[in-house]
Amino acid sequence: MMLKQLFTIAISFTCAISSAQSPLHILPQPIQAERRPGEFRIDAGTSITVSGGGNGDRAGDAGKADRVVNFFREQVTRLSGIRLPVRKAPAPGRHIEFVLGDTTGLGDEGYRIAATTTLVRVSAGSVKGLFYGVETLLQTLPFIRTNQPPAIPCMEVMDRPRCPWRGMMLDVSRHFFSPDMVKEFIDVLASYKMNVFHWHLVDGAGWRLEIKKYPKLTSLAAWRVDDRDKPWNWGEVMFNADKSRATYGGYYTQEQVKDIVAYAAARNITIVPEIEMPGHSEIAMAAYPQLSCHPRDHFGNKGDFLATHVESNYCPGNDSSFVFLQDVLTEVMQLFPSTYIHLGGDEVDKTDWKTCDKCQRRMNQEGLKNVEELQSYFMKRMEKFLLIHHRRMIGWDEILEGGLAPSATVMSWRGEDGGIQAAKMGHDVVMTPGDPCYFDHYQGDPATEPLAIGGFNTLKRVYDYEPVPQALDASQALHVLGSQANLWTEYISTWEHAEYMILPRILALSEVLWSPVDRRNWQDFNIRLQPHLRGFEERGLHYCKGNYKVEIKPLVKDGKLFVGMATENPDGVIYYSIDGSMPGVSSLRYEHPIAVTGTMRVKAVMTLQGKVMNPAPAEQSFTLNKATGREVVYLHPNSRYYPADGPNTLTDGIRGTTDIGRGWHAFSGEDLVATIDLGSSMEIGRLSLGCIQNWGQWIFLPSQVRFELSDDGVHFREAGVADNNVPMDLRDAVIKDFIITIPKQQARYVRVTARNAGPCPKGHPGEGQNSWIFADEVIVE
Ligand code: TNX
Repeated sequence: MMLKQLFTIAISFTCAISSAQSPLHILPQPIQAERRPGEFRIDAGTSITVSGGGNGDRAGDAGKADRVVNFFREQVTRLSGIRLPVRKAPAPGRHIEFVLGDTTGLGDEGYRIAATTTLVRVSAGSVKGLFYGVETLLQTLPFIRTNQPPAIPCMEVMDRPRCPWRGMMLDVSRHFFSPDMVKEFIDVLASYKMNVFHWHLVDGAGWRLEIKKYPKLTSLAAWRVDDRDKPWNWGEVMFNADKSRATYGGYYTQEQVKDIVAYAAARNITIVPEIEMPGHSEIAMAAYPQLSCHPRDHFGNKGDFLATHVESNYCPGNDSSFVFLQDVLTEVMQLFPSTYIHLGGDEVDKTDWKTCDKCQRRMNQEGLKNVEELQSYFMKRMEKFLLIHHRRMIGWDEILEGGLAPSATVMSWRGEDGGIQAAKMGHDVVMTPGDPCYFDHYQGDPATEPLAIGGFNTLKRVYDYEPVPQALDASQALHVLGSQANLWTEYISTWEHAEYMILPRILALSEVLWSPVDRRNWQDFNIRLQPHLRGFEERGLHYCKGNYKVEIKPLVKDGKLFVGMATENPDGVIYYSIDGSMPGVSSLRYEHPIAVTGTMRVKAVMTLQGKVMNPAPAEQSFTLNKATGREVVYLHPNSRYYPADGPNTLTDGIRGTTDIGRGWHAFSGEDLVATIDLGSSMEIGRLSLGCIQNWGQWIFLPSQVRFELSDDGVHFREAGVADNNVPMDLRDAVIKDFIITIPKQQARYVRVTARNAGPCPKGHPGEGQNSWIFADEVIVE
């Protein structure tokens, strides 16, 4: 069946116009879409009519309907050169009819298409619906101009979205993208029926929005001197008083913003602007230091740039901070009609607030118990300002800490917990957990992908995302407005790279958010995806061609270790080797998990139609010791942000590498205490725990590791202690095994206690805050 479908699609590639029965490949998948025999040819004899929309409150919609129709006409002209005339009444010959006023079951954004060989009717209850009908029609046309008259396949479609918030965020602070690039982004979103563009206009690395009242935000804060890669990683911001010395920068004028807002509105996209506060604001503090807690002149006496530490936050003790931000928001609200204004609120390093007299005074006056409540005060005060202006605040999930502003909407990014908590409190939420909604994460094998910030959010992982958590009951679930992808751009400096990170993952998210759950099907999605990928190719858009990585996973059964392999591609076939050779189609074909009987190195590739797809094979070594495959019980649970290969990562035979996203279990601000049951009493002479230090990631080696043994799992005796001899200020990543050798003795249980090194040391960007322990394996010999 699958092969037959593929064959049909292959045919449709080569003779898209002449094939009477090319299947539909609409994406996101409509509620109902039936292909009918034949097609409707668009040629010089085709005309358009527009009807409906005249009934009272919809009168205004009629004009907007004309705009949607004109949008369709422009696209047809672009693709074929044909200019379709609009007539008052149907003329003889084939025509396309747009009808406003069909509200049966279509909701606010739904549409219907009935296409025969002589008539195409697109009907909807709103201009939004008409627009989506048009986007569906456009998906049936060629992606670029051809010499043939375009044809719409005969079909019946009924469609409306599942979620009202179908979004994507673009960070233009870390790297700046021109208005034309932003418009291309909007076009991509619109093609796939996304309706929110969250524009991250402001961050510590650059202010990108012209604010007339505060010219230094663009004359200074939009520019920086990048004298090393990713300057934001170093706890400092490079900025410049003299634009001529800047090496990087850019901003949008208010005129450009108005143009972009109108461009988006014409495509049914609301732009939600984000003005970060109170943190992530280094560059604004550099330009207006009087708004920070400990004002310093950042420009030196020559008016030249300085590269010293700049505070990251507005001072909430200082009323001028609020006056400034309210002025900024006043201009923002004039530019952006969006009901929601995003006020950031994430990752506020509150250290400066603790030593600021004004902040302390504010806390006393307002009866605030801690700096979390001070942040809450800040956000609530800003929310009030928005509410007075009939706008609503949305912010990252940190705005829950210290008390959520009364009618705020929460964007849940640190997993889904913040969103669940807020929804249970009756607040609206947008789900955007790092995994899988962060599109700055890898989408294919990191070994062969452009350098990314980390993580592994493949097309399939995005496709499998379910934005409504099971933890919510039906009424709470209504507070989940939808979800969005986020493209943070620390590692993305060109628009080509941005396209590559967005495509095709946004197509998967669009189907998650638009299509009914029961219409989602990974295999079918892959089939419909192919013509779209071809369209990207034709249009010169950069996109990721797929995740061909073979996942090599440890599996444990009855205390024995096996190796499982998997690929996300529905048609992928895996071949592997265990003798060090390069795997290929003549190697062993993977059918079921293979037993690990000694130290072994597995190499695997995925093939499609007999062709090896991986530039480099996936590789994984497995080692065996007396603890391998055994159950690990932690005193404090490991961080869910680093799940590695599951609960028994310390005994799964897999050693970690300097890539901290794999193989490591992590503990923040706590000791690692793990007990392992070897299953029966064994002779033990050597014990070790593998750990890593990575200064830049706040990961430090434990100060010491203690090993204890027991026969009954209750009474433990100390076997020995291994101390750390690596200094905390060593910046290079280092992997160290903490080893003890002991006189041979019998025991069934091993307890390992790794002492947390304590807070991040002086001079570290996280000074005074919790550090991590990372461990990969307990080895018992
Ligand atoms: C966290 S998500 C951030 C951003 C970074 C991003 C990198 C969020 C609200 N804050 O500032 O760019 O991680 O993935």
